[in-house]
Amino acid sequence: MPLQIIRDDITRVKCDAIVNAANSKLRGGGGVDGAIHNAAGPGLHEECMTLGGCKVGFAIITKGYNLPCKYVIHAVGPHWFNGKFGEAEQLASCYRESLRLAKEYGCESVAFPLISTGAFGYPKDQALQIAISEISRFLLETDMLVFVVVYDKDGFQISKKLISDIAEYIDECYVEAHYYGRSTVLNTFPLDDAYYQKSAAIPQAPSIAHSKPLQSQSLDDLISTIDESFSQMLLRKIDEKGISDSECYKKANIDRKLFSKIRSDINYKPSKTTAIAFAIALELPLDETKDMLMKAGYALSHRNKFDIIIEYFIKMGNYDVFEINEALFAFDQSLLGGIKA
Ligand code: AR6
Repeated sequence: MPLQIIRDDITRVKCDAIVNAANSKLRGGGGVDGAIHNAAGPGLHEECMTLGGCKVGFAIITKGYNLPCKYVIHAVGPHWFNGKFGEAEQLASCYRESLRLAKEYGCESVAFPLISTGAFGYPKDQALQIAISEISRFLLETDMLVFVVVYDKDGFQISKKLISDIAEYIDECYVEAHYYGRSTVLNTFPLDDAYYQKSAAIPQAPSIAHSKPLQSQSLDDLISTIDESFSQMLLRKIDEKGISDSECYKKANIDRKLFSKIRSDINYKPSKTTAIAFAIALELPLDETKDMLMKAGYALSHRNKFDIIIEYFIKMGNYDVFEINEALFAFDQSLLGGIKA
Protein backbone atom coordinates (compact mmCIF):
# COMPACT_ATOMS: atom_id res chain seq x y z
CA MET A 1 0.00 0.00 0.00
CA PRO A 2 1.12 3.52 -0.55
CA LEU A 3 3.07 6.20 1.19
CA GLN A 4 1.39 9.53 1.70
CA ILE A 5 2.86 12.80 2.90
CA ILE A 6 0.29 14.83 4.80
CA ARG A 7 0.28 17.99 6.83
CA ASP A 8 -1.43 17.44 10.16
CA ASP A 9 -1.09 17.00 13.89
CA ILE A 10 -0.14 13.34 14.27
CA THR A 11 -2.33 12.92 17.35
CA ARG A 12 -5.36 13.40 15.10
CA VAL A 13 -4.36 10.90 12.44
CA LYS A 14 -6.59 7.83 12.51
CA CYS A 15 -4.54 4.75 11.83
CA ASP A 16 -3.50 1.57 13.59
CA ALA A 17 -0.27 2.98 14.99
CA ILE A 18 1.40 6.35 15.29
CA VAL A 19 5.11 6.74 15.86
CA ASN A 20 6.44 8.96 18.61
CA ALA A 21 9.78 10.79 18.42
CA ALA A 22 10.74 9.79 21.96
CA ASN A 23 13.83 10.09 24.14
CA SER A 24 15.77 7.10 25.39
CA LYS A 25 14.22 7.27 28.88
CA LEU A 26 10.70 7.26 27.41
CA ARG A 27 9.76 9.87 29.98
CA GLY A 28 7.86 12.14 27.64
CA GLY A 29 8.99 15.64 26.79
CA GLY A 30 8.16 18.45 24.39
CA GLY A 31 7.40 18.47 20.67
CA VAL A 32 5.51 15.55 19.23
CA ASP A 33 6.28 13.46 22.32
CA GLY A 34 4.51 16.00 24.53
CA ALA A 35 1.55 16.21 22.17
CA ILE A 36 1.18 12.42 22.06
CA HIS A 37 1.37 12.05 25.85
CA ASN A 38 -1.14 14.86 26.35
CA ALA A 39 -3.60 13.34 23.94
CA ALA A 40 -3.11 9.76 25.19
CA GLY A 41 -3.59 10.56 28.88
CA PRO A 42 -1.62 9.32 31.91
CA GLY A 43 -1.94 5.62 31.05
CA LEU A 44 0.70 6.01 28.36
CA HIS A 45 3.24 7.51 30.74
CA GLU A 46 2.58 4.76 33.29
CA GLU A 47 3.17 2.04 30.69
CA CYS A 48 6.30 3.79 29.39
CA MET A 49 7.76 3.84 32.89
CA THR A 50 7.58 0.04 33.06
CA LEU A 51 9.65 -0.47 29.89
CA GLY A 52 13.17 0.40 31.00
CA GLY A 53 13.90 2.87 28.22
CA CYS A 54 14.92 2.34 24.62
CA LYS A 55 18.24 2.78 22.80
CA VAL A 56 18.87 5.28 20.02
CA GLY A 57 17.91 3.80 16.65
CA PHE A 58 15.42 1.40 18.23
CA ALA A 59 11.70 1.45 18.94
CA ILE A 60 9.27 0.04 21.45
CA ILE A 61 5.49 -0.35 21.26
CA THR A 62 2.72 0.54 23.73
CA LYS A 63 -1.04 0.82 23.65
CA GLY A 64 -2.67 3.97 22.28
CA TYR A 65 -4.89 4.83 25.28
CA ASN A 66 -7.05 7.88 24.46
CA LEU A 67 -5.51 8.37 21.04
CA PRO A 68 -7.45 7.35 17.92
CA CYS A 69 -4.92 4.57 17.29
CA LYS A 70 -4.36 1.09 18.74
CA TYR A 71 -0.64 1.53 19.31
CA VAL A 72 2.07 4.09 19.84
CA ILE A 73 5.51 3.09 18.59
CA HIS A 74 8.17 5.06 20.46
CA ALA A 75 11.25 5.49 18.30
CA VAL A 76 14.36 7.15 19.66
CA GLY A 77 16.08 9.19 16.99
CA PRO A 78 19.67 10.44 17.09
CA HIS A 79 20.77 13.94 18.08
CA TRP A 80 22.24 15.67 15.06
CA PHE A 81 25.88 16.70 15.51
CA ASN A 82 27.37 17.14 12.07
CA GLY A 83 26.35 13.97 10.30
CA LYS A 84 29.66 12.22 11.01
CA PHE A 85 28.52 10.25 14.02
CA GLY A 86 26.36 7.67 12.31
CA GLU A 87 23.23 9.82 12.61
CA ALA A 88 21.86 8.75 9.20
CA GLU A 89 22.11 5.04 9.96
CA GLN A 90 20.55 5.54 13.39
CA LEU A 91 17.67 7.48 11.93
CA ALA A 92 17.15 4.90 9.17
CA SER A 93 17.14 2.23 11.83
CA CYS A 94 14.34 4.06 13.71
CA TYR A 95 12.14 3.79 10.61
CA ARG A 96 13.03 0.15 9.98
CA GLU A 97 12.45 -0.85 13.61
CA SER A 98 9.15 1.01 13.82
CA LEU A 99 7.90 -0.56 10.59
CA ARG A 100 9.01 -3.98 11.77
CA LEU A 101 7.00 -3.54 14.98
CA ALA A 102 3.98 -2.22 13.08
CA LYS A 103 4.06 -5.32 10.90
CA GLU A 104 4.60 -7.67 13.84
CA TYR A 105 1.51 -6.19 15.54
CA GLY A 106 -0.62 -6.56 12.43
CA CYS A 107 -0.99 -2.85 11.71
CA GLU A 108 -2.41 -1.95 8.32
CA SER A 109 -1.64 1.72 8.67
CA VAL A 110 1.02 3.72 10.50
CA ALA A 111 1.88 7.42 10.72
CA PHE A 112 5.36 8.86 11.28
CA PRO A 113 6.41 12.34 12.33
CA LEU A 114 9.76 13.52 10.99
CA ILE A 115 11.78 11.90 13.77
CA SER A 116 14.74 13.91 15.16
CA THR A 117 13.95 17.06 13.18
CA GLY A 118 12.83 19.17 16.14
CA ALA A 119 14.69 19.26 19.44
CA PHE A 120 17.30 16.80 18.11
CA GLY A 121 18.19 19.14 15.26
CA TYR A 122 18.38 16.77 12.28
CA PRO A 123 18.19 18.76 8.99
CA LYS A 124 14.67 18.29 7.67
CA ASP A 125 15.53 17.70 4.02
CA GLN A 126 17.99 14.93 4.88
CA ALA A 127 15.65 13.38 7.44
CA LEU A 128 12.81 13.37 4.94
CA GLN A 129 14.98 11.60 2.36
CA ILE A 130 15.83 8.89 4.88
CA ALA A 131 12.18 8.50 5.88
CA ILE A 132 11.01 8.20 2.27
CA SER A 133 13.74 5.82 1.25
CA GLU A 134 13.30 3.46 4.23
CA ILE A 135 9.50 3.49 3.99
CA SER A 136 9.41 2.97 0.24
CA ARG A 137 11.87 0.06 0.51
CA PHE A 138 9.67 -1.51 3.18
CA LEU A 139 6.54 -1.04 1.05
CA LEU A 140 8.05 -3.04 -1.80
CA GLU A 141 7.75 -6.09 0.44
CA THR A 142 4.78 -5.30 2.66
CA ASP A 143 1.24 -4.07 2.22
CA MET A 144 0.71 -1.18 4.59
CA LEU A 145 -0.54 2.39 4.38
CA VAL A 146 2.18 4.69 5.68
CA PHE A 147 1.79 8.40 6.38
CA VAL A 148 4.62 10.84 6.84
CA VAL A 149 3.10 13.65 8.85
CA VAL A 150 4.65 17.06 8.36
CA TYR A 151 3.59 19.43 11.09
CA ASP A 152 4.92 22.81 10.14
CA LYS A 153 5.06 23.30 6.41
CA ASP A 154 7.36 26.30 6.85
CA GLY A 155 10.09 24.06 8.12
CA PHE A 156 9.55 21.55 5.37
CA GLN A 157 12.30 21.61 2.78
CA ILE A 158 13.27 19.36 -0.02
CA SER A 159 16.66 19.88 -1.62
CA LYS A 160 17.02 23.61 -2.32
CA LYS A 161 18.64 22.84 -5.67
CA LEU A 162 15.66 20.71 -6.74
CA ILE A 163 13.23 23.41 -5.64
CA SER A 164 15.06 26.09 -7.59
CA ASP A 165 15.42 23.90 -10.71
CA ILE A 166 11.70 23.16 -10.65
CA ALA A 167 10.82 26.80 -9.97
CA GLU A 168 12.95 27.84 -12.94
CA TYR A 169 11.31 25.25 -15.17
CA ILE A 170 7.86 26.41 -14.05
CA ASP A 171 8.83 29.99 -14.94
CA GLU A 172 10.06 28.92 -18.35
CA CYS A 173 6.89 26.99 -19.07
CA TYR A 174 4.68 29.85 -17.93
CA VAL A 175 6.63 32.16 -20.25
CA GLU A 176 6.14 29.69 -23.08
CA ALA A 177 2.38 29.37 -22.40
CA HIS A 178 2.17 33.16 -22.24
CA TYR A 179 3.98 33.53 -25.59
CA TYR A 180 1.79 30.97 -27.26
CA GLY A 181 -1.28 32.61 -25.79
CA ARG A 182 -0.34 36.01 -27.20
CA SER A 183 0.89 34.74 -30.52
CA THR A 184 -2.39 33.03 -31.24
CA VAL A 185 -4.16 36.32 -30.67
CA LEU A 186 -1.65 38.70 -32.23
CA ASN A 187 0.20 36.31 -34.47
CA THR A 188 3.23 38.60 -34.19
CA PHE A 189 5.12 37.44 -31.19
CA PRO A 190 8.34 35.70 -32.22
CA LEU A 191 10.25 33.80 -29.58
CA ASP A 192 13.74 35.22 -29.27
CA ASP A 193 17.02 33.29 -29.37
CA ALA A 194 17.45 33.49 -25.63
CA TYR A 195 14.15 31.68 -25.20
CA TYR A 196 15.18 28.89 -27.58
CA GLN A 197 18.55 28.55 -25.85
CA LYS A 198 16.81 28.27 -22.52
CA SER A 199 14.43 25.65 -23.87
CA ALA A 200 17.31 23.71 -25.38
CA ALA A 201 19.00 23.73 -22.00
CA ILE A 202 16.12 21.81 -20.46
CA PRO A 203 17.56 18.36 -19.94
CA GLN A 204 16.03 15.60 -21.98
CA ALA A 205 15.16 12.20 -20.61
CA PRO A 206 17.93 9.65 -20.89
CA SER A 207 16.91 6.75 -23.04
CA ILE A 208 14.60 4.43 -21.20
CA ALA A 209 13.97 0.83 -22.11
CA HIS A 210 10.70 1.06 -23.96
CA SER A 211 8.87 -2.02 -24.66
CA LYS A 212 8.23 -1.90 -28.36
CA PRO A 213 10.04 0.49 -30.69
CA LEU A 214 7.60 2.40 -32.82
CA GLN A 215 9.01 1.21 -36.13
CA SER A 216 8.46 -2.41 -35.13
CA GLN A 217 4.74 -1.81 -34.55
CA SER A 218 2.62 -2.59 -37.54
CA LEU A 219 -0.10 -0.22 -38.71
CA ASP A 220 -2.62 -2.83 -37.54
CA ASP A 221 -1.06 -2.72 -34.07
CA LEU A 222 -1.34 1.05 -33.97
CA ILE A 223 -4.92 1.12 -35.26
CA SER A 224 -5.96 -1.53 -32.78
CA THR A 225 -4.83 0.73 -29.90
CA ILE A 226 -6.95 3.72 -30.97
CA ASP A 227 -10.11 2.55 -29.26
CA GLU A 228 -8.47 1.00 -26.29
CA SER A 229 -9.55 2.25 -22.86
CA PHE A 230 -7.27 3.52 -20.10
CA SER A 231 -7.38 0.21 -18.32
CA GLN A 232 -6.61 -1.76 -21.49
CA MET A 233 -3.71 0.53 -22.31
CA LEU A 234 -2.35 0.20 -18.79
CA LEU A 235 -2.46 -3.60 -18.88
CA ARG A 236 -0.91 -3.68 -22.37
CA LYS A 237 1.93 -1.42 -21.24
CA ILE A 238 2.54 -3.56 -18.17
CA ASP A 239 2.84 -6.63 -20.42
CA GLU A 240 5.07 -4.85 -22.89
CA LYS A 241 7.35 -3.70 -20.10
CA GLY A 242 7.55 -7.24 -18.78
CA ILE A 243 6.86 -6.18 -15.19
CA SER A 244 4.38 -7.70 -12.76
CA ASP A 245 1.15 -6.00 -11.70
CA SER A 246 2.46 -5.60 -8.18
CA GLU A 247 5.71 -4.01 -9.33
CA CYS A 248 3.63 -1.55 -11.28
CA TYR A 249 1.15 -0.51 -8.60
CA LYS A 250 3.86 -0.33 -5.95
CA LYS A 251 6.02 1.88 -8.16
CA ALA A 252 2.93 3.98 -8.81
CA ASN A 253 2.29 4.29 -5.05
CA ILE A 254 -1.19 2.91 -5.71
CA ASP A 255 -3.18 0.72 -3.39
CA ARG A 256 -3.58 -2.93 -4.48
CA LYS A 257 -7.38 -2.81 -4.16
CA LEU A 258 -7.59 0.23 -6.40
CA PHE A 259 -5.40 -1.51 -8.96
CA SER A 260 -7.72 -4.56 -8.90
CA LYS A 261 -10.70 -2.31 -9.56
CA ILE A 262 -8.98 -0.77 -12.57
CA ARG A 263 -7.89 -4.19 -13.79
CA SER A 264 -11.37 -5.65 -13.64
CA ASP A 265 -13.26 -2.75 -15.21
CA ILE A 266 -12.17 -1.88 -18.72
CA ASN A 267 -14.12 1.36 -18.60
CA TYR A 268 -12.66 2.51 -15.30
CA LYS A 269 -12.04 6.25 -15.21
CA PRO A 270 -9.19 7.04 -12.85
CA SER A 271 -8.43 10.45 -11.36
CA LYS A 272 -5.75 12.45 -13.13
CA THR A 273 -3.23 11.82 -10.34
CA THR A 274 -3.82 8.06 -10.54
CA ALA A 275 -3.42 8.07 -14.33
CA ILE A 276 -0.16 10.00 -14.05
CA ALA A 277 1.09 7.74 -11.26
CA PHE A 278 0.79 4.76 -13.62
CA ALA A 279 2.52 6.60 -16.45
CA ILE A 280 5.36 7.35 -14.04
CA ALA A 281 5.52 3.74 -12.83
CA LEU A 282 5.75 2.59 -16.43
CA GLU A 283 8.45 5.20 -17.11
CA LEU A 284 6.60 6.44 -20.14
CA PRO A 285 8.13 9.31 -22.11
CA LEU A 286 6.14 12.50 -22.40
CA ASP A 287 4.26 11.66 -25.60
CA GLU A 288 3.14 8.28 -24.26
CA THR A 289 2.21 9.84 -20.93
CA LYS A 290 -0.01 12.25 -22.80
CA ASP A 291 -1.58 9.35 -24.74
CA MET A 292 -2.29 7.51 -21.54
CA LEU A 293 -3.82 10.59 -19.94
CA MET A 294 -5.98 11.17 -22.99
CA LYS A 295 -7.44 7.69 -22.56
CA ALA A 296 -8.66 8.82 -19.15
CA GLY A 297 -9.89 12.16 -20.49
CA TYR A 298 -7.04 14.38 -19.26
CA ALA A 299 -4.25 16.47 -20.74
CA LEU A 300 -1.04 18.11 -19.52
CA SER A 301 -0.96 21.87 -19.78
CA HIS A 302 1.64 24.58 -19.28
CA ARG A 303 -0.89 26.73 -17.47
CA ASN A 304 -0.94 24.46 -14.49
CA LYS A 305 1.88 24.09 -11.96
CA PHE A 306 1.08 20.46 -11.19
CA ASP A 307 1.35 19.49 -14.85
CA ILE A 308 4.60 21.38 -15.32
CA ILE A 309 6.21 19.66 -12.34
CA ILE A 310 5.21 16.27 -13.74
CA GLU A 311 6.61 17.22 -17.12
CA TYR A 312 9.84 18.39 -15.48
CA PHE A 313 10.43 15.01 -13.83
CA ILE A 314 9.59 13.09 -17.00
CA LYS A 315 12.00 15.22 -19.00
CA MET A 316 14.67 14.64 -16.37
CA GLY A 317 14.06 10.90 -16.66
CA ASN A 318 13.31 10.82 -12.93
CA TYR A 319 10.45 8.38 -12.40
CA ASP A 320 10.68 8.07 -8.63
CA VAL A 321 7.12 8.67 -7.51
CA PHE A 322 8.21 9.44 -3.95
CA GLU A 323 10.63 12.14 -5.05
CA ILE A 324 7.98 13.56 -7.33
CA ASN A 325 5.56 13.62 -4.42
CA GLU A 326 8.08 15.43 -2.23
CA ALA A 327 8.33 18.11 -4.88
CA LEU A 328 4.57 18.29 -5.40
CA PHE A 329 4.10 18.60 -1.66
CA ALA A 330 6.67 21.41 -1.49
CA PHE A 331 4.76 23.28 -4.18
CA ASP A 332 1.38 22.65 -2.48
CA GLN A 333 0.08 20.41 -5.24
CA SER A 334 -1.93 17.16 -5.10
CA LEU A 335 0.22 14.06 -4.70
CA LEU A 336 0.42 11.01 -6.94
CA GLY A 337 -1.00 7.63 -6.04
CA GLY A 338 -2.76 6.75 -2.86
CA ILE A 339 -5.82 4.73 -2.12
CA LYS A 340 -8.51 6.79 -3.80
CA ALA A 341 -9.55 6.54 -7.44
N1 AR6 B 1 2.36 16.20 14.91
C1 AR6 B 1 3.28 15.94 13.96
N2 AR6 B 1 4.54 16.39 13.99
C2 AR6 B 1 4.89 17.18 15.06
C3 AR6 B 1 3.98 17.50 16.11
C4 AR6 B 1 2.66 16.98 15.99
N3 AR6 B 1 1.74 17.22 16.94
N4 AR6 B 1 4.63 18.29 17.01
C5 AR6 B 1 5.88 18.47 16.54
N5 AR6 B 1 6.04 17.81 15.36
P1 AR6 B 1 10.45 16.77 18.07
P2 AR6 B 1 12.89 15.12 18.00
C6 AR6 B 1 7.22 17.71 14.48
O1 AR6 B 1 11.19 17.87 18.75
O2 AR6 B 1 13.60 16.12 17.21
C7 AR6 B 1 11.11 15.61 22.83
O3 AR6 B 1 11.22 16.42 23.96
C8 AR6 B 1 8.26 18.78 14.64
O4 AR6 B 1 7.90 19.91 13.84
O5 AR6 B 1 9.11 16.42 18.61
O6 AR6 B 1 13.00 13.69 17.61
C9 AR6 B 1 11.40 14.16 23.15
O7 AR6 B 1 11.05 13.80 24.45
C10 AR6 B 1 9.49 18.08 14.10
O8 AR6 B 1 9.55 18.19 12.68
O9 AR6 B 1 11.32 15.38 18.14
C11 AR6 B 1 12.86 14.06 22.90
O10 AR6 B 1 13.60 14.42 24.05
C12 AR6 B 1 9.26 16.62 14.44
O11 AR6 B 1 7.90 16.51 14.85
C13 AR6 B 1 13.11 15.03 21.82
O12 AR6 B 1 12.08 15.99 21.88
C14 AR6 B 1 10.14 16.08 15.54
O13 AR6 B 1 10.35 17.08 16.51
C15 AR6 B 1 13.03 14.36 20.46
O14 AR6 B 1 13.40 15.28 19.48
